Amino acid sequence: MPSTTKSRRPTGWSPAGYTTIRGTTSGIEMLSSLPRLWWRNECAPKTEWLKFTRRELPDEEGVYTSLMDEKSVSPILSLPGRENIGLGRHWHGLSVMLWVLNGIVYVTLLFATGLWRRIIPTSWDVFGEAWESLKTYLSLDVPDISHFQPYDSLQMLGYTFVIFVLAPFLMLTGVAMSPAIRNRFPRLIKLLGGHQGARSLHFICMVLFAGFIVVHVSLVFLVHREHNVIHMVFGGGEVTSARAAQALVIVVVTIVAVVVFWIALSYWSLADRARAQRFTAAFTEIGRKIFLNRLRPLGAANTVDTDADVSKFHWTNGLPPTEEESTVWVKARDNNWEGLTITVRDDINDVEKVLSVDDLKKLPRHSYVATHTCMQGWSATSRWTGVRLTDVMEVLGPRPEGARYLLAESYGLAQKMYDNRPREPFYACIDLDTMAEATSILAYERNGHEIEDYLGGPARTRVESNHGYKHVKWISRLMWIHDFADYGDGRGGTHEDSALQAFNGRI
Ligand code: HEM
Ligand SMILES: Nc1nc2c(c(=O)[nH]1)N[C@H]1C(S)=C(S)[C@@H](COP(=O)(O)O)O[C@H]1N2
Ligand SMILES: [Mo]
Repeated sequence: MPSTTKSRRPTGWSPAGYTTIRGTTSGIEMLSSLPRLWWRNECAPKTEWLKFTRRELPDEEGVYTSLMDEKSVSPILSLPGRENIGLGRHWHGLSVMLWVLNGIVYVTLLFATGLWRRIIPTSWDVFGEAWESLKTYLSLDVPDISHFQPYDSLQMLGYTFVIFVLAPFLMLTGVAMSPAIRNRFPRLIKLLGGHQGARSLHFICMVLFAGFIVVHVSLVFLVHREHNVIHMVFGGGEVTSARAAQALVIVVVTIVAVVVFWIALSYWSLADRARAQRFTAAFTEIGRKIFLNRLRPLGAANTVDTDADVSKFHWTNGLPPTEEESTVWVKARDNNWEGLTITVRDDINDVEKVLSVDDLKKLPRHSYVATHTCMQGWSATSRWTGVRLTDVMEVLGPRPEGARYLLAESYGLAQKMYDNRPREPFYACIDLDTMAEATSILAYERNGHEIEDYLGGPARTRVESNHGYKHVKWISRLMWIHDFADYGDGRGGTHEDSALQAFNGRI
């Protein structure tokens, strides 16, 4: 019996499993915020290939918002649960950053120690042998212990697939859902089948990964349990019932502790959601800073997405202002936008100018095709035309000293406020670098016609390197500000304040 061979894994498999579960439970939070999956970019009603809700989508555009589609999930199953998509996204980011770090250490050690030979097959015989093992398992039998030297062929194939195919593909499809990546590397996203292709593939990979963990952990207990637990916990040695019992207790206690810890994290998050946002978003910002903040969108130079890609259906988040919300906007809408004003303001020096939609159209015109992604999961591709935000602000003269952000405000009110307090105008702030991007515009046309009322007419901001919550529909005001901490709840936007999203909307 080869029971003395050292078969402790090169480095912690337990952090790998743990962060994978973290990734999955925080992922469930995100999926519950729009419990539908599509293959096509436009996410039209009734074209989902999978959905986890009984709600049917209306065919009509602009009457149903994605916020209405969010589902509440138990904090035990998801991290943190109860319609906290913002926190779910931060936890996902934090978990997968640890998961990737763990993977890098693991793979490095695998090659540095030569232990890769035990995992990566070096002979074609592995397929025949794996087939024999599979048949054994399927007949509810167990391959002889001599097959595990240290790993059985089926096991080797499984490990190789998970480590070198599934994990990288999860990373690829994960980052492909970032607007910053999409606008810088449009070909990659197209190759994956667009935003929805990436999202659906990400989901399928997650199911395979989670399935692997469940089957793998179960087999530890079902197939040569005593041998396995002793090798996992003590790294080898004699196989005796006493040592096996001791090892088993350690394994089970570890698994229980991990599960308790992750449920506790949900409740810790829910106990003080603002604190959880500060803590988790600060961590994920490190990843954005390193990988996403310097990626500038290709803008009109993007020749991969063309007018042929324009979506036939466009989802909505946020419904147009009602008479009570904004009499000015409703009156102007009924009057061909006559009398509608857009205020351009320097809030540091209390200077402002008022523009009409016609004034706007006299400024330099820019046009490009881009895909909108709401961080809840849906997407839609349009041709957007308008004025670069830097050009709009130029009407006030040079950027005032001390101006560090642009605040965009809407005639419409936020759909939901933190702690359900009375609704305030929807707003979002962006930093100067983001504002200077070629695809940060105040748009007044979509697909060559006026912007539809429900999509933000007559003018809305587009900030293509960021998710939808950083774009503001029904613009009333654009203003230079020194610090977003002085506005709203101080997090830099309505969705940061009310849904605890990150200030940086690049993933
Ligand atoms: C570098 C690694 C990863 C990145 C950058 C990443 C990124 C993302 C992003 C941006 C979303 C949001 C999708 C949406 O808009 O709905 C997401 C969703 C999700 N992720 Fe990841 N992820 C990574 C790894 C993982 C891993 C390791 C797992 C679990 C095994 C996982 C499980 C999920 C699940 C279950 C969802 C929700 C379902 C869906 O919308 O597809 N992710 N991920
Ligand atoms: N005024 C206002 N602007 C808004 C919102 C809103 O609720 N009100 N929702 C934001 C979010 S979360 C998204 S995804 C996009 C949706 O844009 P669409 O309805 O044009 O598709 O608008 C953004 N701008
Ligand atoms: Mo959104």
